[in-house]
Amino acid sequence: MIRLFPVMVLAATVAVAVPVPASAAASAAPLAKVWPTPQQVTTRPGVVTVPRTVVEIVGRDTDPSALSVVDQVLRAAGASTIVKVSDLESARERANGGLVVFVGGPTESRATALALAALNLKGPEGLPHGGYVLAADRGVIALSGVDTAGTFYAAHSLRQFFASGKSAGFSVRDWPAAPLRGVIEGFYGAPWSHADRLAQLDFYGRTKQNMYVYSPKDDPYLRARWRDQYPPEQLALLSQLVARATANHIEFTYALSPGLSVCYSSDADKAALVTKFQSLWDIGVRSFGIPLDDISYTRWNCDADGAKFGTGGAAAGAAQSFLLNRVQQDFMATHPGVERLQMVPTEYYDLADSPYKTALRTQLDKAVIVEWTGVGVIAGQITEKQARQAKEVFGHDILIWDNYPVNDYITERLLLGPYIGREPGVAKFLTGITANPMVQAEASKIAEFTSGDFLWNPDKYDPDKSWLAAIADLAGPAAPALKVFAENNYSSLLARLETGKPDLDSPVLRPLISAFWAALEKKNPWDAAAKLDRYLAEMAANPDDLRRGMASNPKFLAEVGPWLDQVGLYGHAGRHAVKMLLAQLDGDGAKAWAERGEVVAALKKAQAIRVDTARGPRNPSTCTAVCVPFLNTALAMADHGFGLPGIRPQPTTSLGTHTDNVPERMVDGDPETFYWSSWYPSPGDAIGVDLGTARTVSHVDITMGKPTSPDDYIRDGVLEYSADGTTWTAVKTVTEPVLSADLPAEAQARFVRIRVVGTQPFWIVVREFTVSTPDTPKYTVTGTPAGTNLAAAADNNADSVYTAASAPVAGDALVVTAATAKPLGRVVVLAAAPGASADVQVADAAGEWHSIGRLEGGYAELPAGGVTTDRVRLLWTPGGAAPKIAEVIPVFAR
Ligand code: LOG
Repeated sequence: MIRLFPVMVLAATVAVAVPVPASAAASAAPLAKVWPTPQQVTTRPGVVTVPRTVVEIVGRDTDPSALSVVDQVLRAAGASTIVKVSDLESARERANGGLVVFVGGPTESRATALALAALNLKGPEGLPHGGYVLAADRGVIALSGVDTAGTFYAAHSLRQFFASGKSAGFSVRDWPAAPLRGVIEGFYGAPWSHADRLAQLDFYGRTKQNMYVYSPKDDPYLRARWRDQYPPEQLALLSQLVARATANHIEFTYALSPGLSVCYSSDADKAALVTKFQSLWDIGVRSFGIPLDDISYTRWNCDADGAKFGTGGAAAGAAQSFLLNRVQQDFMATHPGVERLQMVPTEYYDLADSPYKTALRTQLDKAVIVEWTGVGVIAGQITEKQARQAKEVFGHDILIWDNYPVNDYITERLLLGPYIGREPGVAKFLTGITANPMVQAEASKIAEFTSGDFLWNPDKYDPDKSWLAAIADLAGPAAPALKVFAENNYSSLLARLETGKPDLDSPVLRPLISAFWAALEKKNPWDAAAKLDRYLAEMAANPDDLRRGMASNPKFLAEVGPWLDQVGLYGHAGRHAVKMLLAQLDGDGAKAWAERGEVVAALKKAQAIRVDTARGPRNPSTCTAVCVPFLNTALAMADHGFGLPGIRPQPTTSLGTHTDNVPERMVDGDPETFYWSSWYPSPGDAIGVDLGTARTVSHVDITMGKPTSPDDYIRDGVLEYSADGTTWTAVKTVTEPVLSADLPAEAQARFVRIRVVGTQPFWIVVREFTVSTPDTPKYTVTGTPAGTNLAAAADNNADSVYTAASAPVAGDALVVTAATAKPLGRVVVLAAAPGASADVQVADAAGEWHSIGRLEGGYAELPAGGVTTDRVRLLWTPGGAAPKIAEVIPVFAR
């Protein structure tokens, strides 16, 4: 009956494919961009708007989730009444020339096919699972999935086309390249919360991903206690997840890891596995996995396995195949509607054939899907050729377990860059990819959005554009702020396909800094400084901007808080560093010194931030390998300008940090503070400094141990240096806590370290690790008022401070004596402001003191007229503040 009316009805509601003049087509509004990038999009003439009353033609089997998305789209676009009918005739009666929306593909609603025919469009028949046809033309919108998932995806495309409330006409024919697209919660550390998971499942639905593998390493019922049944309350939560996954057309895979204790040959363990699976089947789970990664396969958990399978890789492969085949027979085969079993092999990270892989290839049931991480646990790149090889060497269909953006192995980092380094063929020729995400669920969405885009349409995948879309999707109007934040948490171990090289962190800041250095060298840094400052200002404002802009996502803000604070502090420090160098170029030493104080304070704050991670407290790492080197170079440059040698050694250590005794404390010029390792060292561990560039180093002083831990020093080590970090030259063996060593003449070193040679039961304390060059002057500091770290007043380190315990009285003076008398050009004093005042004096050959000027406040720079001397003193003005002196710098003429 319906067949009698379609053309008539559609004629009344649709302008069917009439050719339009080019000018009209050109004037149509551009189509909104849809993610993941659809396979085929064609513009149609006219603009489709949504009136207040809309008629929907919905079949009995129309997907409820798709329908709910469509209704939301229509309401957001202005519909206040949505009339649902099931046939064209009723639609014609009710539409009254307005908008008719057909929802459902051939398996859901028969009417949609008529709409597509009237628009001269082919139906979705024959498209891969999840494929769909979607069209909008004047008066009609039609969504037709090859299956219900397809209609659901059509609805999510519609949502994006109509984001502004209306759209130019269009038709879309679209389908996913990879059958399985999604995420595996497979990381170590705090598992995601229930709320995180629900939000993730909705997100996967929106981004057209269809798989979530539940495999958190730290759910005890998945690994350590795999045989135990879930308590009812936990099962209830899982069943909510399953329902949410189903509503989003997502295959919820329950992945049980019995490998830590399973006896492969045991009937009881097979039964335990099947019983556990059954308990999850009963709450609606239809997909199962058995990961056997990160376990030993050279050690059996029961003697029976040794007796049955023997030893070695072949035996392990045989044992695993034996158990999995039984689960395949006793569970999969007896549960119609179950998805294919997935497994992670113990050798999941390479392509080298082995007795283990041969056993899997020849013995494991072909129905089982094998997971593989690519070549390497974190694969920089995965090529189509490797993907094909994986299929061959494992002898099974392959699902990639992609270890990006997982950060359980670098808990101080957030990986917010795009998904890169996978050839399109990887998505097209394998079963699919599940991305292993970060502990931070919300923050993982950036990478997940891009991997989902890649998996849908790998040939058109553009990581940079996809990344911007991911940021817009997560942050909405706060996208510019999120972009700045993500740019400074960007690098990973993944490598670009075009270059084979990993993306580096801070891609925007990095070239701005290079340009600034180049301009500074030419003594014309103003333009470059302004450009750099503009971006640094965005970084400095980022904590406020993002917290304001993304206030509706408190979970995201909580996850990234410490990293966000650090980006802000680096921005702040960077701005002061630029000002410091410009002031110095301007000859304004006092301002440069004041700015230097701000730089150091912000840098210290950034380095003091701690985030609790599964691997202990960590200092977040943002703007990695860019911000700290920039600040240190700037500080060294400024120090050089003040007359200091301008070396800023950075600490290096292969060991962890005990509490807040951070490595920076061994280069802070303060013998009272120290770096303290969090464990005892093993041979190969090393502690040292990095000078940034190779230079001539003449001498090294190291003090280890402390009065309350006198044993904490390296007892069996070797002091060595290297220009490139690869080739090392030994200087001497290390067996004592205090070490003073000359390096060979003209020794070129960027790195100096003590490498541990023997084992020892003591942790390590390093109070100071000091490196001198041939032109590092040596001074003796004497004088009053008494206080702490008197030597710091002339130790070539402007960060360390001599702090007097009291205000000066008449006659108090600080005396700095050089090794030899030389003609003195000027004296620079770097002090705390507002501080003590003093007469700055130099001694003549007869030992008489002559005033060259005054120290009032934080900075003095006084010409000394070339008088030959070895001594400078600050004769304090009695009263006022207790002196705090960072550095007295006698600048001798060359
Ligand atoms: C684990 C995984 C972990 C990842 C990154 C697999 C198959 N297993 O080396 O749980 O999140 O590395 O640290 C792994 O990748 N093993």
